Amino acid sequence: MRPASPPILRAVSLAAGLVVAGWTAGDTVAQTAGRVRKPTMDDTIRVNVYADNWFMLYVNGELVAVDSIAFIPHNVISVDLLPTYPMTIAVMAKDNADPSTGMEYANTSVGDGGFILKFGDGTVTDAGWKAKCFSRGPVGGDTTHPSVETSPIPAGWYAVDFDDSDWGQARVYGERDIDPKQPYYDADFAGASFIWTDDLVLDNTVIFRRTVARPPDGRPRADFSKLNDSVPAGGPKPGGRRPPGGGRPR
Ligand SMILES: [Ca+2]
Ligand SMILES: [Ca+2]
Repeated sequence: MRPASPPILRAVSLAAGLVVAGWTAGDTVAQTAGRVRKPTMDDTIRVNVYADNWFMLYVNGELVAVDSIAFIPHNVISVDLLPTYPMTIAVMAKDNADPSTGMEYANTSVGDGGFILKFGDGTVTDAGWKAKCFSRGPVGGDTTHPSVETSPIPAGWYAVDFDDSDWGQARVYGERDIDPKQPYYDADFAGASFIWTDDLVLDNTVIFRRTVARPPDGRPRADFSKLNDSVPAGGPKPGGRRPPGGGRPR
């Protein structure tokens, strides 16, 4: 069973605020009079994700991307993200499986999973991610009388403050284990590893979590997460407030 997918797919998580990670020279200029500049696309990082077979991705508690193709063909999802650190990443990944048997193709076979992710700041999937299975099957590999074991998806599994301290670590798999399809080779996953739980075949619904304290590439980035709480540098424009419902949004 897959959860209801929110209708939006966020290409950019817009928000804004004061700098935590440090200022570039441009940021220092933009911070004149204590104001924060507006972010541009140069402040965003590219997110590449490939899942066998499906995923939904949250960053800092906000939905960022949902795999637009639930099963095959296997696709790469690429979106732009405005990062804020520390950055908590949470992913629900699903192998294609009948929720009552854990099998696929009219209960004639048992599929395997796989997940890989890379952010433009150098964040990658690796053995440092947390992983926990919430649905597995067919239990014991019994395809004659297939059954599944499921656990409730915990509320707030994607939240920054969710407690995953008792979860196990993800296991890394090679490309030969996963056999990714062509779109994977067209995208940048250099340095990232495929991950899943210890059972690539029978574990069908898996949640991964990882908190990135600072940009892995070491590049200072402005934090725009509270921009809506302040007046950005350069605004508002002369002429004062716009009448309610009128004018073009800035
Ligand atoms: Ca499976
Ligand atoms: Ca699969």
